[in-house]
Amino acid sequence: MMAPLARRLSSAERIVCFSGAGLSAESGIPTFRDGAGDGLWSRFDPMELASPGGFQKDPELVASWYQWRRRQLLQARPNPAHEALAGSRVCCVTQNVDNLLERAGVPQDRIIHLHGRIDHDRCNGRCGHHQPMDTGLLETDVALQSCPRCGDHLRPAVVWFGESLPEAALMEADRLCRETEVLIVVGTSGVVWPAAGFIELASGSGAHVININPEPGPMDEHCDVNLRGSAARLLPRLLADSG
Ligand code: BJW
Repeated sequence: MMAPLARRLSSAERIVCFSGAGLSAESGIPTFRDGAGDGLWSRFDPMELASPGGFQKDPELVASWYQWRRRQLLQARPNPAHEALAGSRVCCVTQNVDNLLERAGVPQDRIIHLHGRIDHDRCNGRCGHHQPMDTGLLETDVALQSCPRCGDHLRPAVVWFGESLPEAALMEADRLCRETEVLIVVGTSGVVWPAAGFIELASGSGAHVININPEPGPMDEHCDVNLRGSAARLLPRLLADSG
């Protein structure tokens, strides 16, 4: 199975990887829909926390959830799947808000973050202030911060439900998925839109679509090949000879 796919990849000029939370699962970052296991946060609904309404209702609670996730990210290391992407010429369109692709060494101009980045903050008001997260605060109990420019709350620079995705990222992902010869889909449930639509877009534009996921999902029917297994095990093997 892998050899013909690897040959197809090595002859392709354009390859895009479209990833979701499963890419980082083996780095110890829980996937979005598997939740937070049986820990402190398991009784909260991530769909509620990752929403403007959730933040408006209880900004301290939402800020504390992100602080917990930021601490988790600081402890995490890129896994062999991130490293395989770093060692390849593949362009990465990711729904993930973590920075493990960057930390594995994928150049910034080959990464598109459709849902923003958890390691940055932005003003929840209208002043437009944006800053890298203050890692010093992760060692304290202070989770909720004020905007240094206008005094409103700061919030993570991620895309919550009901919010628009960044226009530039959407346009670039759209172009890449229309033009790519091969789309490698890694570790996404494919239930969140408009991001999930990029799989159909690439497929409809003639790309060969390879899906890596231990579980079946709604996007399987849009993929030419569904490889059942983990990202850290299968992606390095797939990309090994892709040039
Ligand atoms: C492994 C593995 C291993 C495990 N190896 N694999 C059209 C139809 C219906 C609804 C909508 C629609 N258009 C818009 C909507 C509304 C909404 C939406 O999609 N809702 C659905 C849930 C129904 N979309 C939005 O609101 C978006 N905004 C928008 O469209 O604005 C305009 C608009 C608004 C309202 C109406 C209409 C238009 C914004 C979406 C923002 C998503 N944000 C989040 C949170 C980011 C911040 C944070 O992290 O806190 O992004 S939600 C969450 O889901 C996160 C993820 O990026 C995203 C995708 O999840 P992902 O990555 O697929 O993770 P999981 O957990 O779902 O799946 C993990 C997978 O990995 C599984 O398949 C496992 O099997 C697999 N796996 N281990 C490989 N080792």
